[in-house]
Amino acid sequence: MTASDIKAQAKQLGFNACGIAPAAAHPELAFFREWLDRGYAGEMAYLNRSADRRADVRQVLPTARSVIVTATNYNTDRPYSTEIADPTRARIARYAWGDDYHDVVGARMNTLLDWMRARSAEPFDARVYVDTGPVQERVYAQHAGIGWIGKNTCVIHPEIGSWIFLAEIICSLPLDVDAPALDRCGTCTLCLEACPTQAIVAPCVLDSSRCISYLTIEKRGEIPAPLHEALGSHVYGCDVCQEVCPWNAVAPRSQDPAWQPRAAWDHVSLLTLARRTDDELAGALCESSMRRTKAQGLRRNVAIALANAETAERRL
Ligand code: B12
Ligand code: SF4
Ligand code: SF4
Repeated sequence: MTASDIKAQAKQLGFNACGIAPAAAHPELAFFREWLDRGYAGEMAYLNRSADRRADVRQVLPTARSVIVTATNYNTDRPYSTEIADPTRARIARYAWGDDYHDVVGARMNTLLDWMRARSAEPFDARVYVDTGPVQERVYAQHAGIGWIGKNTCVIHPEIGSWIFLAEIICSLPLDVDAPALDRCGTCTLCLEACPTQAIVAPCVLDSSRCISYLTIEKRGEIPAPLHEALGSHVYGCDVCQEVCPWNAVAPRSQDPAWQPRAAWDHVSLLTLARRTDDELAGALCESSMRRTKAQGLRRNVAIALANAETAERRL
C-alpha cells in the first residue's frame, strides 16, 4: 500500500484533498507554548492541559512515522455574512450549518483506516482525529502540503480556499511524504483589518479571548460587556477573516448533503431564534456542531445580538 493508493482511496471516499506529513516536531509547533503564555487561549483550559502532547504527535502515538491529513470542503451556496447588511439577521458560522463534522468526517476517516488495515501487508498502529485530539492540525496540514497557514491563522488550500475541515490519521507506517505548502499571503493584510474585534494581533497570531468565535462558542458564563457591540449579530462563530480573504473569493461549493444548511439556521432572524422553545432548539441542535453551546449558550448570544440590532435600528 503506497501513499498514492491511500490518496486515491481518500478521493474515492469524498475527501477533497489528502497529503502526508512526517510525524515530527515541526518548528511551528514551538509557538504553541508562547501563545498559551501570552494568555491567548482564554479559558480553554484543555489546551494548557494537553500542551506537552501537542508539541509532537509522537507524544500521542510513540511509534508514529506519518500523519495522513485530509481536507473536506464545507462551503455551500449562501452569501457571506459580510454581504448581508440586515442587523436583525442572525449570523452563524458556515461550518456549523449542517451536520456535526466530528461525526461525519470521523466516520469517513474510520472507513479510510479500515481500508488501510485491510490492504496493509503488516499490522500497524494508528489514531484518527477530527478536531478531537491533542494535535496541532494546521501545522501537520501545512507540512502535508494541504495548504499554508494564512495570516488569519487558517489553512488555505490554493484551489479550495479555507472552508475546509481538517482530519488526520497518525500511523506507524513509513509512507512517502509531501512537500510543505508555501505561504501565498504575500503583502495582503485584509483579514487583520476586517476582524471586528481586532483579535488577529499580528500575522498568524490570534488572541482567542477577543475572537467572536471563542466568545460565542467556547466562553462559558458572561461575555465581557466591552466586546458586546463588536459581536454585532453573530450568534455562533464568525467567518469575517475568511470571507474577506481573496483566496475564498471564488471558493468551490460542496454538494454534500451533510453540509447543506439546516432549515432551522437558514436565513433565520434573531427574533425567530429568540422565540424558539427549548424543545425546538434542542431538536435543531441534535447532531449539529452547534450543540457545543447548548440552547442556554445560544440564548445568551442571541440576547446580546438583539440588543445590538435595537441599537443599530435606533441609529437609522
Ligand atoms: C482552539 C481552536 C480554536 C480557537 C483558537 C483559534 C486559533 N486561531 O488558534 C477558536 C475558538 C478561536 C477557534 C476558532 C475557529 N476555528 Co478552531 N480550532 C481550535 C483547535 C481545537 C486548536 C487550535 C490551536 O491549537 N490554536 C492555538 C494556535 C497557537 O495553534 P494553531 O492554530 O495550530 O497555530 C499554529 C500555527 O499557526 C503556527 N504558526 C505557523 N506559522 C506561524 C508563523 C508565525 C509568525 C507565528 C507567530 C505562528 C505560526 O503556530 C501554531 C502552532 O504552534 C483546532 C483543532 C486542532 N486540534 O488543531 C480547531 C481548528 C483550527 N478550527 C477550525 C475552524 C473551522 C475554526 C473557525 C473557522 C470556526 C468559526 N467559523 O467560528 C474559527 C476560525 C478563527 C480563526 N481565525 O482561527 C478548523 C480550521 C480549518 C482551517 N482551514 O484552518 C480546525 C483545524 C478544526 C478542524 N479539524 O477542522 N478555533
Ligand atoms: S473569527 Fe472573527 S473575531 Fe475571530 S479572528 Fe476571525 S474575524 Fe476576528
Ligand atoms: S486575507 Fe490576505 S493576509 Fe489574510 S489569510 Fe487571506 S491572503 Fe492571507
